[in-house]
Amino acid sequence: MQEAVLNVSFHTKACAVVGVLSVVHILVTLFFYLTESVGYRYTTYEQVSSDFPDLVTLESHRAAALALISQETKGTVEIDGDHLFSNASDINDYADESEVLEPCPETSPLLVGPMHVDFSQPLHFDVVREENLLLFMGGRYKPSNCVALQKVAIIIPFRNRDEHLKYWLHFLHPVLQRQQLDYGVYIIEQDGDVTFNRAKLLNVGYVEALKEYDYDCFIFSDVDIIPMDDRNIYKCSSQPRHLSVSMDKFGFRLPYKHYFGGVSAMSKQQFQRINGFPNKYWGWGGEDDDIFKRLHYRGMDISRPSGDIGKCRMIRHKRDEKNEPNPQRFKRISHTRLTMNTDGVNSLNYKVIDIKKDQLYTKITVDIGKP
Ligand SMILES: [Mn+2]
Repeated sequence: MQEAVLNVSFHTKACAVVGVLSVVHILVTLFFYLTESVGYRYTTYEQVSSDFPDLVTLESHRAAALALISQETKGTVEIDGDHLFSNASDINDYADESEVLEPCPETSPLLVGPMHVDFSQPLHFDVVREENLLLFMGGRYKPSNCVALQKVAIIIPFRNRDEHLKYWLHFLHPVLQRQQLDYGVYIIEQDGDVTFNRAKLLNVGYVEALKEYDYDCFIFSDVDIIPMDDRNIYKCSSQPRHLSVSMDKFGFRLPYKHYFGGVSAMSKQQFQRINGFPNKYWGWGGEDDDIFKRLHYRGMDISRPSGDIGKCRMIRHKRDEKNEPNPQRFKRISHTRLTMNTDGVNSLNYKVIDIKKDQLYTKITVDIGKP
């Protein structure tokens, strides 16, 4: 009898303890789920590779890269245009073993989803180079264990924005690698200090990138926009794609239905079909609406990621000098249907001033004339 009573009270206590533990477990799980901190774990390549041992094979990739690129891998090497192509062929030689590799999967297994993005921590280019030792000279990369589905050139129009470029490289290189892309980063710098011309610089980037490698997809990105979810793939699709669909600057919404600014993706065919971008938008604004209209007149639709996956941050800044709002933009946009046939990549003229190969990017400085 005594024994039975003891047994009952022991069971009651045990049940209570198990119950309390279950509640604690549920609360902890809920907390991590709600704060999304599970998805915030991977911000650097090192962190990812510790959880994905497959990535360790990238070490051998790096060894091969170092052997090919010789002692010029680290730091900045200035070369002239003639040497550019022989240098860039290093990564192309390395691709020979692609005969034995399978194509990469449609969805990369390395993606982590939402990422924590902020700009509070100061950065130095050398630190970003240390983070990205797997890159080939010129900001080039390709997966070592599968053949990328697309060859992607990322084109960034640029002038006096090193502060933003550091953050872009720090955040984007690991993302693009997790997306298993065969990619190159091209910074197109406008020489001199006349009014900035974003769209013309993008045209230059398209032409110059194609001289270097047989890219089939082009990402046109502002230097100050960082995606907050690596499922926002920097790749092309059957329709032109707008990637920066919910920016913090606009309250994580599209500012208007036909907005096509910030970050967009177009295949070579899509770009050629609209004669590239307009060359005559000097100063801020309008060129993105002109591009949208070109796509519309050629019967193309815009594809977009969901607002959730398309979240991104814009680094806050004052409007640059020599990039004042373009007063002619409204008039120009109203004539796109006519001007697009004669103003575009078929009428592009510019002069390359310098090509600089950094580990993190290829920077092409160009004279694009003046308004
Ligand atoms: Mn901006």
